[in-house]
Amino acid sequence: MEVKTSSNSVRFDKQRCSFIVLIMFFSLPAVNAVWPMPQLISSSTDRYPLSPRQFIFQYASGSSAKSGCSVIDSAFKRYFPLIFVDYLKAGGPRQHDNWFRLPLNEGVFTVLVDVRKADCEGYPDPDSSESYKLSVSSGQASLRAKTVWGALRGLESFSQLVYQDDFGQYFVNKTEIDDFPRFKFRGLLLDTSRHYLPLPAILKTLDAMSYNKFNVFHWHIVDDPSFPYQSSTFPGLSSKGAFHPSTHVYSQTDVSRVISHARLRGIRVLPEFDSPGHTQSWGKGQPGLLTSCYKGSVPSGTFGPVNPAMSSSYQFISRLFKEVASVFPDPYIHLGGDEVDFTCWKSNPEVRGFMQKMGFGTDYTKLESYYMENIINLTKTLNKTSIVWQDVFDNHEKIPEETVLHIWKGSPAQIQQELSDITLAGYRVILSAPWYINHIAYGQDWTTYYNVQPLNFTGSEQQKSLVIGGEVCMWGEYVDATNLSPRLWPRASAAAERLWSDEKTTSSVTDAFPRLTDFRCRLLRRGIQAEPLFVGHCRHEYE
Ligand code: CP6
Repeated sequence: MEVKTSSNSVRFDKQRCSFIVLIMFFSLPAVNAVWPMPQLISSSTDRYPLSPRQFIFQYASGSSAKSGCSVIDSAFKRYFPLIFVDYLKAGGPRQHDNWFRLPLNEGVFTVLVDVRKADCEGYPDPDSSESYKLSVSSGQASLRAKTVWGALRGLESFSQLVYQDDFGQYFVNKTEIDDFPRFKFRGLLLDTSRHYLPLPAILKTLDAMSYNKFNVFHWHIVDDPSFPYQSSTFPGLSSKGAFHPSTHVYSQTDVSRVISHARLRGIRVLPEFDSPGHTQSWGKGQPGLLTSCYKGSVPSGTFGPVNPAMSSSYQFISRLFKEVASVFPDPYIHLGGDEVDFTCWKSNPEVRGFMQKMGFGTDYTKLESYYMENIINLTKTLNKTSIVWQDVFDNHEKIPEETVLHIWKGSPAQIQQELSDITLAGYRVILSAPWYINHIAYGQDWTTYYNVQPLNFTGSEQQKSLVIGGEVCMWGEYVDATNLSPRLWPRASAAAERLWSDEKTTSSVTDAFPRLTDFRCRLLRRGIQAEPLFVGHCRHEYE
């Protein structure tokens, strides 16, 4: 069997780039198709055939992670079928007929994993190193990382280096990779309140996230329409506030499964309990929590945001967050704080009285500030750091300095202004406004997600260092398990590369297009229903 490969090299020396990265592309198999693009990758036309029957993962002798390390052991199990995608599908070792082509004495190909400082039972945290070095040579790949999380990123890259020729033979080329993420926070938001997402849909999204090297699952778990989180302290919240009290809820077991599935993929689970607005569903199981709206001098029967004038509100939030803080291991909790409508507060005589007592006059942003300040401080006493939507900054509130602001709205110019203002005030920031993946448009809208320049705003280097990353949002008004995957992928992949890779080597949509097209085919082969970028087909369709 003869395979022709042609190669050409592309130089990235745009924008006063001080160094030149040489990257080789091969026209036939998808060599070098690692998505998101590694910081440094060099590969040669030397290639090695791989056989699933003669392929093993191993811990290097000096590795601090050893057999029994849950994160790495389970990654070895996952990546074998991800690398040899059609081997198990075709019925495994016996029935498949492609492997006889390999010379019998070819020898075993070993992927040696060396982790310097292994914490195999811990959770990934905001400061975890995800860097790794990968060297693929004859008969062996050596993967070195500081942490198990870095090793996971390296295994993902290795799996993407493996390709098949037209005869189904697997190959990997001689390659050197030195890689680390550009941004520490690379998130994806799922909204399980507008529509309930069954557990398998969430777990599958976590799988796809790991293929894209996303590392934070922002779980917008409750909101106005439903409260699917089954609280052990307040079971009424989901029994009354979920779409269905037993089928459309996340039990404590479900939540632990999500957290554990995410952990094994190096993904943090960031829970959001958005208040004081977006809480209509909370009111069903917790009478007295929400503000009663008035029509003239009588209650209208409708409810507004959490009542900030009642000490019982803070007692409730305190008990709820105490539970949330112990259920979710992440050091951060997202407190929301967005889109608070003051109309109901204004109509309520008790709330107006409280405004007077506190000396807030008629400035309801002061009342909102008071509420947010209280729950941020309360979160602090639980040893958690708060993340809040940008509204909390925009309303001139006194915010503890460690709080992270999350930008979700504005025109491109307003977003730049917001980035400048928030970082000038010394706060860290997460950017989501350009990545509302729930918005769809005819055509190749992935290019707009790809072209985002998160650090393109007026500010010092110090200010830019406060941009800790970005997050893709999949709000759920028009999304449930039927359309989640194709709406997410591969459009979210564009943001994934922007957040991981060097801006200089990934500045061209034209270069990204064939790579993303290939990556999308790889997602399909792995069982992720990713939509097409444009006209065409995937090679595996006719295999
Ligand atoms: N739900 C919550 C939402 C939105 C926000 N918070 C939202 C608003 C406007 C747009 C997209 C999303 N659906 N709780 C704002 C962060 Cl365009």
